[in-house]
This record gives sequence, structure tokens and C-alpha cells, in this order.
Amino acid sequence: MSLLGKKALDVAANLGRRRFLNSAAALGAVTVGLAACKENTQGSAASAPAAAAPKAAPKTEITAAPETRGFVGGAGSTEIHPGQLDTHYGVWSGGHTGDLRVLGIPSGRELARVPGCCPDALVGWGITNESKAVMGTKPDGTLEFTTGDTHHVHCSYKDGIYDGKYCFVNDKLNARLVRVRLDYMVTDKILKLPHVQGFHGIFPDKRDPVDPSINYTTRVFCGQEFRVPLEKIDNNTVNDDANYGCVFTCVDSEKMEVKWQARIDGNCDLVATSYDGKLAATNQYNTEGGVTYPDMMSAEVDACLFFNVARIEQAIKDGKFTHLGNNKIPVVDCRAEANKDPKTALAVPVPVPKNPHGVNASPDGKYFVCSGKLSPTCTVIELQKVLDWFDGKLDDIAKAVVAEVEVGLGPLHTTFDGRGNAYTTLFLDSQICKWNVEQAIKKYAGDKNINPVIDKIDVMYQPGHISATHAETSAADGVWMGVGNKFSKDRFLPVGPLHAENDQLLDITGERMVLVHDTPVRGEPHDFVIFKREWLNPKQIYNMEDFPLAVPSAEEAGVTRNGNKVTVRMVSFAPAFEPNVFKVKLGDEVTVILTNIDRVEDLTHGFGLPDYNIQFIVNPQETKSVTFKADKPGVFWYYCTNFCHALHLEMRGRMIVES
Ligand code: K7E
Ligand code: CUA
Ligand code: CA
Repeated sequence: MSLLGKKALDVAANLGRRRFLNSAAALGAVTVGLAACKENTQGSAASAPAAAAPKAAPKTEITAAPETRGFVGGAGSTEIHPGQLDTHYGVWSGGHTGDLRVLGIPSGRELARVPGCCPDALVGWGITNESKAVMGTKPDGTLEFTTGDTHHVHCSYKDGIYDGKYCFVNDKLNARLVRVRLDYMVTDKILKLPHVQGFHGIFPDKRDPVDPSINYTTRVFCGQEFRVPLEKIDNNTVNDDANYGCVFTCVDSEKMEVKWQARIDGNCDLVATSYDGKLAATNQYNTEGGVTYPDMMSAEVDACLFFNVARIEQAIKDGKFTHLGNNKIPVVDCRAEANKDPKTALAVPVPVPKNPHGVNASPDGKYFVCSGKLSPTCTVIELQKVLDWFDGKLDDIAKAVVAEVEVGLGPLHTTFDGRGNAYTTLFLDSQICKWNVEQAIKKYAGDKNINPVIDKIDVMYQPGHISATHAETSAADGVWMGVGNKFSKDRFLPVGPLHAENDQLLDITGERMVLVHDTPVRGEPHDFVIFKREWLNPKQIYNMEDFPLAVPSAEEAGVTRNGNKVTVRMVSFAPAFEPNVFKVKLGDEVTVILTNIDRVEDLTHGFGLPDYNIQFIVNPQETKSVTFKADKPGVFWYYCTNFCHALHLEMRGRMIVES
């Protein structure tokens, strides 16, 4: 068969499949209403944006399946041969598995899961005393939360790029900010945000707005998506939604304490920060402050709300703040009514088309791009103009909008290649739109001959987040681009009703995007960042001195009793525990402290205690502890759960509970 003939057949076959799966993409110029209603049949996730589809009907192009587009990228192969290492790390949120995941890029291989919000049976997260202290417990010692929903993941910065120190992720479900230490890849702090429900957008700052010597992250900004009674909770306030409100929260990233909160109109969606540290912003899709679905969409215009960080913190220094309830956190008023004068305003809403979703900072530091969701557009906001407004040099804040580019249906998130181009996910069109920022600005300024859209490509299917290599840093290099697709449909072997999601990788080195890899991911990652491996330097052996309870050697192991409290100090070294037997009495409170004194890389031991619901691992030189009540008499063999040695199966000991 001639190449052309084969290619035509492939195109036809792929169009057939896409027509079946995604009529909107295959029908050519469709009306928005039709696109919306076809999309509507695909699942409830699509129905919300579809129900209020925009009036302007952009043409949906027919694009052949990417495999047949015939473009070759310059990023190289995604195949990592046995024994070779990936060139990039990807840090992925886990969604309602409540964890963080580490992937090797470009292969897409999952290398680690870092538990945070939810218990994890592999490592014993939520079982050991140390992890319970991080997660938070009720007065009876049980975990306060065993669920979570992690969406947005961002690393700490120094000089505009990641410093490899921390990764922050929000828990939307229980309004907690989770911090992961990147040296050991463990969660070390979790902060519950007061007054907040639906904690959604987060972003670390990139430098201090005032002090030039602080060129690294010291704050994390947190948005609130669900409006709730803030002042007090009683039968009046819960029943009267006029009393509902939202706050924007600033957290001290080192202490993991709330620095301040700001009352706002409407509610927050995603959050972005400027490279100069002066501005933080949140998209708002409910400036009307509604609580029902129609109410939340009544206003034609929503906003990207900009906070003047230095002014807010000066106001707090000057004592211009209040409190919410009995809480001692300073609260400033960033609602429009209180911020009309640019010279004193703490915040200003830049109008954008209704119900925007993502807001992303361009790596040159000049612009924020708001993705329209219900509007088929992206809005470009010039940050210098926002600063000019605060300085009284711009008469109308709407003039900070320097472009409004038509990208396609359902724009959710945008990323960048460092060469002036932006890439936006189109949820409804199941496409990525590549467009040029400066061209979009020129067109908006009046040059009608310019088409800023450079390329569109089909992705499989319904993409949400998108992130190119280093794209949230000043070192964006436009090599790889990840796209998180919410639906995978036919892309993988069927495994029952719950489908894997499809996180795809694209090569964006050329003019046209090239789809190069499908990675099945267990539900339900949202956001992720990808960066070169040189930016991280994880340690593989712990420092024993970091653990106050460490049992440094077998000689120091042993059992002590204080009343009915028994402490077992234990060590593991392949293939044995010391002690390998201990006795307690029925009803005793037992604490086992286990130090893995092996120093060999990758030599992890486990401690499983049958019928007591205990399992955890100890990595080389690590110490963990568990406390439980010996409420069952008998012999209980604790054993090593983590394969460590030829005699791993023999690595065990007995807990004898005498009645
Ligand atoms: Cu970042 Cu998924 Cu929370 Cu958009 S949200 S898709
Ligand atoms: Cu120690 Cu298996
Ligand atoms: Ca709205």
C-alpha cells in the first residue's frame, strides 16, 4: 500500500473512532449547542460547562488523530531502556487518593507515592505515632481525617526556579495545606486552614514583595471555593446565605502557620503569584456570591482578583485588621466596597469573562493568563498595568487586560514553552490549543490580520491540567508537555467500570505539537509539575540523629515498664530484630520503637504485627514508633513485611501477651 493510501486509511479509521467517542471534534463546524449536547452524553463532568456554553461559536477543526499527523519532535524518545534513568521528575497530585506521586518523565513510570492526607498501608502512614502527629488526631488518639482530595502541587522557589526543598499541595476535601519534604519525599507538615471549605487554588510566592534579599518562597497563598458563614455559626447564619463569605489565606511556608486572611467577594478558584513577589491573584467564578448553580452563573463578568501583598502586610503592621470569631489571625478586608481608591486599595478585581478556571503566570514574568472555561477564550492580564493601577497611573483596571484570544471550547488551564507560546487545554473540544501571547496582544490591539493560534491537537480525552517542563518557573524550556486527561475511554485495556486516567506526554520542541506517550494513571490526579532531575537531590539514607527516639544499636534495645505502660526499644538489621521476643500483660499499653540500623541503601525492613492492625516500614537509619493496647492474649509473631534478605522470611519475633 502506498504511504498516502495507508495514511488516508488511518485518518479515516481514527475519525471513525473519534466520531463515535467525541462527535464535537469530528463534526467540523458545529454549533456550540450541538457540541455541548453531544459532550453532555459523555458524562456528568462535561455537563456543567456545557449547560452554559458560550454564545460565540468558534469553529472546531477536524484534526486527524495525532499519530497520523506526521510530525516528528526534537525532544527525543520517550522510551527509557532497561537500566537507564529518566531525565525529568514529575510531581503529580493524587486527587482523592490524597497522596502525591512521583513519576519519571518522559517514560511516565510511577516511582513513588508520598502519602499525606490519607493512611497508606505500604509505609504505615497513619499507623505510626510520627505520621499520626503530622496528620492530626482527635483527643482519643485516632486520626481526625482519613480522607483527602489533593489537587494543586507546586514546589518552593529560589530565584524563580525550584529549590528542591518543599512541595505544597492542597487538600480540597478537608481544607488542609500539605507540605512534602523533597529530600526524603515525605510529608512533614499538614496545616488545617481555619474558616475554609473547598480549599482549591494554591501557589507559593517566588520572592518577598519588599525585601530583595528574600529571593525564595516564604508564603503560600490559598484560595477558598465554597462560601460559608465566617463570623459565627448558628441557626441564623447557616440559613442565610447573605452571611456567607470566603477568605484568601496567606500561610508562612516555613512555620506552616496562617499569617493572614483576607475577606473577599465571591469565591476563589485557582491561584497564581508574580515573579517579583508583589502580586498574588485568584480567579473567581462566582463574583455574584451565589450558592445555587444558576446563581453562580448569573453575572456575565467574573474576575481575576489581585492582591497587593506588601500593602496588605503593611496594613496588618499598622493594626488595620479584624478577627473572625475567636481566632487570633489578622483578617483584612479585600472586598470591592472597601477598596475603591487605588492609592490605598489592598486588592483589585480585573474583569474577565464569566466563570474562568485556571490562572497561570507566563515565565517571562509579564502576564497572567486566565482560561475561560465557559468562555472560549483566554484573557491575558499585564502585571505592570495592575501595578500601575495601584500606583494611580491606570484610570481603569479593565485596561490591564491586553488580550482576549479565542482558543476553543472549555479552556481550563494554560502552560508555556519559554518561547512566547501558550498552550491551553480545551476540555470540551478534547484538544490543546497552542497560541502566541504577543500575537494575541497585537490582535487585541487592533491588528485584525493576525491569527495568534498556531496549532491544535487532539488529546484523549477531556483534558484538565497541562504543564510543560519548568513552565511554572522562569526556566521554561518547551521540551515536554504533560496533559492530564479526565477520561481515557478506549485508550487502555478494559479493567471494569473505573477507567484509568490518561496523562499524555507531548513533544513541543517544534512548531506543531506531537503526541508521544499515553500514561495510565490511577484516579484522580489533577495538577503536576515537570522539571529536570538535576533540580532534586533526594537522600537515600536517613540521618539517625534526626530521630529523638532512635535506638542506635542492638545493645541499647530492650523492654521497660512503667505501670501498665510498656516500651519496647527495638532495632532491625538484616535478617533479625532485637529483641526477638518480649512479654506484656493483657491490658498493657505497648509502645514499640523501631530503628533500622542497617546503613545499606535500599535495605528497608517492615514491622507487621498480626491481629493488631499494625504495619509500617523503616528505611535505613530511620526510626518509627507505634502505640497500641495489648487487648488479645496469645502469641503474636511480628515479622518483616519488606523483602530484605535471603532470610527475610525468617526475620521475625514473638510478642507474648499473658492474660
Ligand atoms: Cu486544578 Cu482539577 Cu482542582 Cu482544573 S482543578 S481540571
Ligand atoms: Cu527485613 Cu525483610
Ligand atoms: Ca459567574
